Amino acid sequence: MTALLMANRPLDPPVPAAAADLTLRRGAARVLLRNWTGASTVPSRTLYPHQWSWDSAFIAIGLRHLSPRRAQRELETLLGAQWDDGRVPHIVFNPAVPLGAYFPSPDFWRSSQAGAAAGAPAAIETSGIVQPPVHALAAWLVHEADPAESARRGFLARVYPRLTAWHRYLTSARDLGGAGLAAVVHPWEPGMDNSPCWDGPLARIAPADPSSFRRADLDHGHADDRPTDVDYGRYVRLAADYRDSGYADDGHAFAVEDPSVNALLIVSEYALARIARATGADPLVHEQSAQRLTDALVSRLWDAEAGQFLCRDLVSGRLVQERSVAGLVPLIVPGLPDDIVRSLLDTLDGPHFRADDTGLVASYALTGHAFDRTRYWRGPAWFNTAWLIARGLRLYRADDRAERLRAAFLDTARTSGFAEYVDPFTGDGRGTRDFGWTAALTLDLLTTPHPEAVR
Ligand code: 2M8
Repeated sequence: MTALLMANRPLDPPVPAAAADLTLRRGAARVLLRNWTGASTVPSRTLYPHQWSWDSAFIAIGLRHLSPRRAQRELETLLGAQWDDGRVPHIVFNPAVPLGAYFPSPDFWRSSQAGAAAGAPAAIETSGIVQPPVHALAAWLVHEADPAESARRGFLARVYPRLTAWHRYLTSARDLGGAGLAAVVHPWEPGMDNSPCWDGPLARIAPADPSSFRRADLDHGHADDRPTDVDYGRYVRLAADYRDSGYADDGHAFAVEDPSVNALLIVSEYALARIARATGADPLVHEQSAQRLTDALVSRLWDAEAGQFLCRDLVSGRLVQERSVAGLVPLIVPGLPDDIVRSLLDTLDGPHFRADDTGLVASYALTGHAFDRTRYWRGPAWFNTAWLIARGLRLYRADDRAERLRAAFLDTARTSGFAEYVDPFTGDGRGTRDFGWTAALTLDLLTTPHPEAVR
């Protein structure tokens, strides 16, 4: 081809939207197929080679569009590792993966022994902490993808008692503040591990001796994208103390009520009401619980001046004055007072969170003193929170805004190679690539652009 002809040729011939969506759908499906291990899906083949709790819930929500049966299996595998006290562990370890591939490994948590009094399974090794309860929502959405297959396998009837026990654990053993909300006892529990919200509560914790453990995350992740060694030492100390107490839920040195965890619990309680109705159980108990939790969320964690929800540190008793995306996630909760919804929408589009260049939502205020555009959960934008906020925007009829967020999500998932998280200004991928929930939620947004609220 001559230089002249080349110069006249459009460099990037426009790809029709439908073809671009098909390519994206195929790419997302490929990630989910590659990350499938036979009974569940790993978040990442390199950085996270086991099953993670809330990852699996988000993954099932996408997987249902490829194989409803596999999506059911994903949740059943996770729930199969539930402890007798109701907790659903944040990691279910794959015994075929070498111990050194991820830290803290099963020999650190020692769940089958140290967790025996709390009813940890004897034959499966897990962690002893939990993650946000997205599972009942996921189970309902998976059921809806193919109700006939779900009924044939008795899916809802089998998961319902386990999901009920899981929520009971959170609303009883974890009601550490006594006001009805579930508390988290480790920064890994809310899933936003390195958020500046934990800096204050964590400062009281003496880090474990650095020579007592070896971080495996730095083998695969860039040190600038990951938590510092000092913070890691504190995570290890808290987890070791919990283990050494037999995973007993009293005397926690770190205890926080987190708005995102409780918002997800509320939405999952509404999903459990649907599941109850479908299986002939009593939906009312779940609807009432969801309403009680909503009242407690508003009265304990809403901060009108901040225009968003904040975390409450149960050791000091005070609200944590840090703006995290966790404070916007309650937009998914049905029935919020109008003034709170208006305020949340303003905050979402105000200077703290609006990342104009990408259209995504930062994980921590762009204006915050601890903002870091690359270090995980201290500023980068994540896809699961964008998916949740887009659902909340639909719920409150902010359809145009939801559509813009959906478009930004899909565009960035494509250009970043299904990154774990991205720089909120440039959209450049950070952390690992071919990340499970990014691919799964991409599939979901492509397939159900206008989701209905579950209530
Ligand atoms: C991250 O957390 C793990 C510990 O659980 C880690 O950093 O090693 C978080 O982003 C968490 O939300 C996520 O579930 C997990 C696996 O994707 O990775």
